[in-house]
Amino acid sequence: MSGNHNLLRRWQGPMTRELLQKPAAFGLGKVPERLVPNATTRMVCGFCSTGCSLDAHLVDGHAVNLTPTAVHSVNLGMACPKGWEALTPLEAADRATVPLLRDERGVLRPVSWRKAMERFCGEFRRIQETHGPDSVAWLGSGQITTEELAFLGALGKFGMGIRHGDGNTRQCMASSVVAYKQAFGFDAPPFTYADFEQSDVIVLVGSNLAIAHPILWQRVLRNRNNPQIVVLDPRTTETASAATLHLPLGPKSDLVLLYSLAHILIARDWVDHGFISKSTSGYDAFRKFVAPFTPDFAAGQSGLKVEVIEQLAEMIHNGKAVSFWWTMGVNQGHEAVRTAQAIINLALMTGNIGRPGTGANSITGQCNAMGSRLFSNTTSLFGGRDFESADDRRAVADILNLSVDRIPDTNSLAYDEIVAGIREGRIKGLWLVGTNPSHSWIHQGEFNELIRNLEFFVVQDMYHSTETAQRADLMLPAAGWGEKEGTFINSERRFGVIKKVRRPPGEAMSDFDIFRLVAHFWGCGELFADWTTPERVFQIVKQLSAGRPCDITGIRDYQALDDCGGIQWPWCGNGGDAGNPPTERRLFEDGRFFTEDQRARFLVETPRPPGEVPDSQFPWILLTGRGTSAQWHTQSRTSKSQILQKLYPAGLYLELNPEDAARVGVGTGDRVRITSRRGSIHASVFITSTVRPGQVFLPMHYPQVNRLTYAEFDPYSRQPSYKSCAVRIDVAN
Ligand SMILES: Nc1nc2c(c(=O)[nH]1)N[C@H]1C(S)=C(S)[C@@H](COP(=O)(O)OP(=O)(O)OC[C@H]3O[C@@H](n4cnc5c(=O)[nH]c(N)nc54)[C@H](O)[C@@H]3O)O[C@H]1N2
Ligand SMILES: Nc1nc2c(c(=O)[nH]1)N[C@H]1C(S)=C(S)[C@@H](COP(=O)(O)OP(=O)(O)OC[C@H]3O[C@@H](n4cnc5c(=O)[nH]c(N)nc54)[C@H](O)[C@@H]3O)O[C@H]1N2
Ligand code: SF4
Ligand SMILES: [Mo]
Repeated sequence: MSGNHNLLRRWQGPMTRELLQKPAAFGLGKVPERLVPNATTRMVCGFCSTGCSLDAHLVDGHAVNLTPTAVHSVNLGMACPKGWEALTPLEAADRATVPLLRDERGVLRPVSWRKAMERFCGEFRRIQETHGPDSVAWLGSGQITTEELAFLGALGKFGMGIRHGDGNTRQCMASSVVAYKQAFGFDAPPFTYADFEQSDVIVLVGSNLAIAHPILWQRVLRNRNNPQIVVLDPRTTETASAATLHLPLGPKSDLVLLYSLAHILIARDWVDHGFISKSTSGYDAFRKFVAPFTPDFAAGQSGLKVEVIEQLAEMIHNGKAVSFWWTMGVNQGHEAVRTAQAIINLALMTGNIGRPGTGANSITGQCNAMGSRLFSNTTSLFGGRDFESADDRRAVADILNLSVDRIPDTNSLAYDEIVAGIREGRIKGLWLVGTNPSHSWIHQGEFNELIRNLEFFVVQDMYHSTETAQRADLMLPAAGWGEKEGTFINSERRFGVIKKVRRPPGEAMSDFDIFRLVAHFWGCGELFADWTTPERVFQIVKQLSAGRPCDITGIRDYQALDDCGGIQWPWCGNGGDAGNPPTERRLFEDGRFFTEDQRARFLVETPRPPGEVPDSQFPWILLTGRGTSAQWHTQSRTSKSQILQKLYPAGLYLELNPEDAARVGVGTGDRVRITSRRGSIHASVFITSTVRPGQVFLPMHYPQVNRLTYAEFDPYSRQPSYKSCAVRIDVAN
C-alpha cells in the first residue's frame, strides 16, 4: 500500500487533488466512502457464476480475511480455491493506481484524472465528429456489477450517442441467450441449484463442472437419488471420470447425436404427449426433421457405439427427473444455438422442465454474465427489450425520463463485427471495460494487429499489466470486487450483493464512479443526476425490470438481498408487500412460456461441418478450455496468489494422447511446437489418455493459446467457436 501512496503523492496533479477533495465540482457529488464497518459482512464471490456467499472479516472496515458463509442456499459453507483467495489479487504490485496516457514517445505515463477525462472525451468526440457517431464502440464485461453495466449502457448509448456496445459475455453466453429467446420467448435459464440434488439423471453436455463450477459439482455429489451422471465431452475430464456414463463424442458432433436421441425417443414413443400438446409448438415438423437421424448415422458421425447412444436414450426415458446442463462445449461452436436448442428439445419432448430436478439448463460463466445479458443495454434494450420496437423504446424513455430519440432504433454490432469494423476502418475508437481480449479473443494475432489502427484505445482495468492494457492509449485504473458495491446475478437468476471491504489503491475508482466522471466530462451529467450511488441505480434497474419476465420490483434494497441470502428473479413481492421470497424457485412450473402463444418452440437446422477441419497438413483438432479450478481466464487476478500458483502448472502444457506422442516422438515434459494456419506456439508435452488420438487440448489461461484459434462464429449468436481448429505438432528445436 505504501508504494501506492507514494505514487499518489508523486503523480497527484492539482486537478486530481481537487477531484478527490471536492468531488462535487466534477459532478461526482459525495464519493460514497461506505466501507462496511462491522466485524463480518457477507458478499457474493467475484469469479464464477455460481455466486458463492463469502463472509469477509473486517478490522476498521478493512477485510483481513474471508471464509465461505456457513449457512447459505448456494454454497452450503463451501468455496473453491479462487473464492478462498479472492482478497489476495487486490494487493498485487501491478494494480493500476493512476490513469496512464501514452506520450509522444509511445510510453504510458501517469496523468491526473482531469487530464485523462479531457483526453478521453476529447478524442472520442473528435473521432465521432470526423468519422460519424458510429465510429466509436465499447466492450464491457460480465465481471462488473449490474449497476455498472446499466450505467455504461445508458451512458454509452443515451449519453454519448454510441450505438455499438457489446461485451465479453459474447465469448461466453450469447449462444444460450439466443437459444432461450427463440425457444422460450425470453433469455430465461429455468433452474435452481437444488435441481442438481433432485434429479435422478443428470446429463452434462460440454461442461467440465468439477473444474469450472466446483461448488455446483459438490451439489451433484450431494444428490441422494444415486443419480446417473452422463457426460458428453470429447475428453475424459475430471467430470467425465466421475460420471456413470461418459460419451466421448467426436468434437462438434453434438448436434447429430442430440437429434438421434430425439429420433430414438420418438421411435419408441418415449415422449410426453400431454406436455407436448399443452405447452409446445412445432412438434410435428420436429418429428419429421429428426426421422433421418438414426442411431447408425449418429454413431458414424460421432464415433460412438449405437448401443451407447441407445443406452442414453433409455436412461432419459427411465429417469423420473432428468436435468440437462450445458456450458462452453456447446456455446462455443459453429452451430451452437441449434445445439443448445437440440438440448432444449429433449427436455421439452420428455416433459422434463418446470419440475424439481429437471430442466434445459445453461450454466453461466462469469459472476455477472446474467447481469450483462439483461441490463447492459448492449444486445438487448434494458430488461431484455428490443431496440427495434418503438413500444420498448418508449417504455425505457419514460422510465428514465429521457427523450426517446436518444435511444438507438437498431441493434449494436456484435463483438466480432466491431472487430471487423476496425479492420474496415469504420471503427476508430474503442473503450474496453473489464476484459482482456489481447489474450482472450479468438485469433488473437489479428486482433492485436488491428487495434494498432485505432485512433484512440481506452482500457479500464484493475491492472496496468494486462496484455490489452499494455497496448492502450489511455489506461483507467479501476477498483475491483471487494472495493465497491453493487449486485451480481448468478446462474440460477439470483441477485446477490458485493461490498466495499477494501479501499481501492491509489487513485483507482470504481467503474461506477469512472462512468459518473465520464458523464460529467462528456457534458451529459444532467442525464444521470439520479445515478449517484449503486443503490440508487439498483432502484432504477428495478423500474426497468417492472412487468418484464425478469421483474425484481419486489426486492426492496440491498439489505433485503443480504437478509434473504440473495433473491432469484422474478420477484415482484406478494401484493405490494415485498415479503420474503422462498429460498429456491424454478421457472415454467405452470407449463407456460414467454412466447406470444405461451408455448415453447421446437427449433432445428441441418447440421454442417465446422469451417476448419483436420487435413494432412494440420492433422490434429485443438480443443481449448479451463485448466484448473485455481486459474481464472487470462490470469490477471489468479496469477497474483502464491497459494493458487501452487495449484496449477506454471507454463503452458499440451495434453497429448500416448499414441500421438509416439507418432510425434515425444515424452512428457518435452517441448513441442504447435502450429495452426494462424500462428505457432511452444508448450511442454503432458501425455495423457484423457484426450483421444487426433485431438489435443490446451488450457486457455496462457496468453499464447489464442494465437492458434480459428475465428468462426455461430451465425445467430455471433459467439466465437473457441473449441475447434486444426493444428500440427512438431518436436521443438
Ligand atoms: N476455474 C475456472 N472456473 C471457471 C472459469 C475459469 O476461467 N476458471 N471460467 C468461467 C466461465 S466465464 C465459463 S464460460 C465457464 C466455462 O465452463 P466449461 O464450459 O465447463 O469449461 P470449458 O473447459 O471451457 O469447456 C467445457 C468442456 O467442453 C469440452 N468440449 C470441447 N469441444 C466440445 C464439443 O464439441 N462437444 C462437447 N460436448 N464438448 C466439447 C471441452 O473438452 C471441455 O472439457 O467456467 C467458469 N468457471
Ligand atoms: N481459447 C479459448 N479462449 C477463450 C475461452 C476458451 O474456452 N478458449 N473462453 C472464453 C470465455 S467463456 C470468456 S468468458 C472469455 C474471458 O475473457 P476476458 O474477459 O478477457 O478474461 P478475464 O481474464 O476475466 O478479463 C477480465 C479483465 O477485467 C479485469 N477486471 C476484473 N474485475 C474488474 C472490475 O471490477 N473492473 C474493471 N474495470 N476491470 C476488472 C481483470 O483484471 C481482467 O483484465 O475468454 C474467452 N476466451
Ligand atoms: S465456485 Fe465460483 S463462486 Fe464459488 S468460490 Fe469458486 S469461483 Fe467463487
Ligand atoms: Mo465465459
